[in-house]
Amino acid sequence: MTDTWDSQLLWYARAVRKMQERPESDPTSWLWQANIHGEKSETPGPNPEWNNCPHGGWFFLPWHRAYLLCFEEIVRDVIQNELRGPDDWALPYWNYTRVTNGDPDSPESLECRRLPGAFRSPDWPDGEGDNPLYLAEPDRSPGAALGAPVAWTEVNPHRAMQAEQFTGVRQFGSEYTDGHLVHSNGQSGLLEMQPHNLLHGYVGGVMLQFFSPRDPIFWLHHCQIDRLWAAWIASNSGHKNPTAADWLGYTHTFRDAQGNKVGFTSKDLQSEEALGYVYESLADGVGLKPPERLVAMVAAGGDPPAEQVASTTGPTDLGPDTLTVPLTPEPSARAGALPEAASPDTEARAILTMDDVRADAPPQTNYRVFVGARPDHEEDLDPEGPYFIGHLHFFGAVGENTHHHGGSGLSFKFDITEHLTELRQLGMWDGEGIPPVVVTPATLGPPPPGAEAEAAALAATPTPPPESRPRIGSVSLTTT
Ligand SMILES: [Cu+2]
Repeated sequence: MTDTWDSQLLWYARAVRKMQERPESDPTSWLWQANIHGEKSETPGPNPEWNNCPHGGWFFLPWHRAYLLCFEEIVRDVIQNELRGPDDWALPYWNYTRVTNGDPDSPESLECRRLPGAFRSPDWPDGEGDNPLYLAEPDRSPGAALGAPVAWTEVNPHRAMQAEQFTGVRQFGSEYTDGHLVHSNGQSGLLEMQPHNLLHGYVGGVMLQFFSPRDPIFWLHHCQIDRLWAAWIASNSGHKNPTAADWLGYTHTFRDAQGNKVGFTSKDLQSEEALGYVYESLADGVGLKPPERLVAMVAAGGDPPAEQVASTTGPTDLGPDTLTVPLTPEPSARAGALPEAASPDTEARAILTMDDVRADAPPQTNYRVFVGARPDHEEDLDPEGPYFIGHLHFFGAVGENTHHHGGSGLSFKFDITEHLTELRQLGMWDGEGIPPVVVTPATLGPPPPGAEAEAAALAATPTPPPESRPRIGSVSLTTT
């Protein structure tokens, strides 16, 4: 056996195959389990236990913890009782945030950010095909399939791990969600956005859609997110889960290994030790402080009174190339509105909003957004440089299957106040006119040693398939 396949993954693969053989009507089958999160059908069926994944809200973490726990129990039961394997199998986490020698670009760090080898090999360890952990393009992005690592700037969880509170879009665990409307239309909180959403975007294909648990890597990705939640609580005694009764008392219902219903309240789900598991490390892979320049913040929800400075007049189609969003200045806007907002002496804020972000098929890439950059200067398009403000992704906004967002795609709001202030101070923007808003696909890291050069070049530069039509419905720049 090569080190691509440790025994933990081999037992996982065997159990996945067994679960895939069970009929979809069996609650312990592979498809039923994935349907809990989201069905593949464009017209979701009537089963109330399906299509339940909460995103963009404060139930995201407890719901997925219970989901993992029950899934792990089913897999362990299959391994022990059907495959006559060990009785202590546990779900591994994919530690794509691991950094060795303090260097995110060291060969070991890059290796951690490649889709793990057992998921990229069509074969079982004996060389025979039909490995159930493997998916081919377009069910995964070419970059992930070829083992090009996701950029560190897309997964570094530092900002999330430094968040002081659980609840809020600028906080760790996403914002308040009404228990009757488990699917918030709001924005994701810090951990849910990065690394969670952006990692979904990197793997691409199935992972970009609500039936993402059909990709076996889903469970190892979410185990990592669950570990980062445990690590956030453990790292600082000031880090606390919500104490509101409507969070603590909400019941998340799943199925156990026998197919029986089992419910957990968020309160029950707060301590992994009380639930019977521990992580190997709560200190490894918790992020690195980015350069001071990463200043754009996710803006808080709600709509304060705003003055529109500029906007688009139609959708902006994204593609393989860098583009400048065609913003038209608002004729009625005051000339001083933007520089005023960008002054440290005023309370005014400058907010860049991108609405109805969606695609017809997986675009197989995330996008990076820059303000003030020159689109034809590659050095300006550095995700750790002064022009970078944030990412766009398409998780859950592919095809018709956007029902969780009320059918209107994703919304991204960036508070670029400090960013504009810095550009002025550095002499990169004179305060006149609208600084260009530039969007570019997120490039990946170097391919694994030994990869074919041609495939490698393809992998590192993501090219959305033409039929995917990634686009931004509207963009506006406002001041408050
Ligand atoms: Cu997810």
